[in-house]
Amino acid sequence: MSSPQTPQTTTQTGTPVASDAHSLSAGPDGAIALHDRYLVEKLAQFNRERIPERIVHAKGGGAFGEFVVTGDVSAYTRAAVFQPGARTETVQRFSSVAGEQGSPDTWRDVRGFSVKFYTSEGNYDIVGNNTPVFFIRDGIKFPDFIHSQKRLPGSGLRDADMQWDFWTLSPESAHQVTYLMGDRGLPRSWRHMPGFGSHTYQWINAEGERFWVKYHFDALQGNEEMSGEEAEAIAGADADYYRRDLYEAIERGDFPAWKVSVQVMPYEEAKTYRFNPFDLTKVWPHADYPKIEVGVHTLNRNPENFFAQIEQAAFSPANTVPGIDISPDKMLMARVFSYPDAQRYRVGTNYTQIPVNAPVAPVANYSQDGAQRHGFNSPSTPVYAPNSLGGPVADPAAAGAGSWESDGELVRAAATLHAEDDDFGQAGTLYRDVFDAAAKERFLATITGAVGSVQNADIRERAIAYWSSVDAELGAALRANLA
Ligand code: HDE
Repeated sequence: MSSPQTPQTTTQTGTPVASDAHSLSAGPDGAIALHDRYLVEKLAQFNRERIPERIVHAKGGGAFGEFVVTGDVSAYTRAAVFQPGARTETVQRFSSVAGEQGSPDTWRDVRGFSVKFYTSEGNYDIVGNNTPVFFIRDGIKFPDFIHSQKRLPGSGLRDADMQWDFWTLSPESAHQVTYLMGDRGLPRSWRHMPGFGSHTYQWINAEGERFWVKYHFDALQGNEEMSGEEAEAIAGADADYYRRDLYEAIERGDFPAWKVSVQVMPYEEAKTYRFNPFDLTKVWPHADYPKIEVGVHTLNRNPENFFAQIEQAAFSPANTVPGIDISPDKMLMARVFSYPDAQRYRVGTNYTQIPVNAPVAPVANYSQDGAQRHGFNSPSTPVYAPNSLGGPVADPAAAGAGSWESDGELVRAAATLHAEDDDFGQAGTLYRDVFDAAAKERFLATITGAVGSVQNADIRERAIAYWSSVDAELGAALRANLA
């Protein structure tokens, strides 16, 4: 029964509805009438509640927050979002990579770390991971890589053979796989892990000078991990462990925060640096390029509607602002195509008009129409450029875009080698110099289990060779464990 305080049920077009519980039928026991418009609308709308899940990073969660600049990096970038004292509203999404929407949060995986800054100069997105490197260095391999991590076409099962077949035939993956199989593969929560922009980006200052930068987000809560046994137990008991942890922390006012810093490489040094600074499988040693403080990012507000604000959120490395640009990293160049393309398909052509994706900066251009369009120019704005009627005009100075030199014939080839470019060196350093003795032991146990599930003898042998290239003793210990 409705009272004056209780809102009345209506159709989607606002007409009051006669019943929440009974379909219109020919007598209480008879056939249902097709002209029960509310029943038809309710069932039809329900059938359309889902949009395609993200092909990668399907399972995740997120929250809104604020980014405050505490340092002074104005010598390196003119971007308003990074000027001293600036405060900017944000939304962040965390995710796992390979699992589907309902998959357990605590499966061993890389974690996504995406932040959208609603800046006065347009939306700026940093779409990174909780590791500073990646498995491959050319985007053309990405669909193959992801297929190998997802499911077999026949059985629909995940499969260690195809994972290790791909990895061992793609030795550039060694550094990232070392991160993944180490303690970083199982963070305690999204609040207790770092984030990285991973790629090298370009910053441009007010004088037009260019720099190469890498972003770091250090959790002020500290980094914490969990054991493989604990992760497995939690995967069974609470598949949404990370999502719940973040939501509950914010609800109780325990706002997670990250210190944001950058490593900055002068533009010219990229050409002669000892390894290719645009190679996403490498980190820049902090001894060469120390971290410079930028600011603090805090998450302080839960979504009110998970679907509208987190599932429909569309992050993209293509969303840059004046004073920030991409770099000649082939992975990054592939990504700036791929994300908006995925979002036009997954969310819809006009996904940027959905409130979570819409900028606070004004939008002015000649795009129009398309499914679900609701924002539009005033009728006096011309629909083409150039025009003599006062429509928007592009301005290279306002764009603050970067650039780099490149020339040569069109080829399909690996990037030109620098003196110390290789596949296994930094993976070996991570294993030998960063992992302590206990971490090394856990690592060996994890790869023994993972390689031990490979059925094909050739792939198994290649996996042992792969780890021997990372570290000879590690390879020998793995061989002994698998004997
Ligand atoms: Fe992504 N990735 N990716 N990725 N990625 C997507 O975008 C892709 C890569 C990352 O919270 C997709 O909207 C290609 C690196 C995150 O919503 C898709 C390549 C890094 C998220 C896509 C990469 C990432 C995604 C899926 C190789 C870290 C979740 C749907 C060139 C530095 C974003 C979508 C969120 C999501 C493509 C590699 C991080 C398909 C082609 C490297 C955190 O567009």
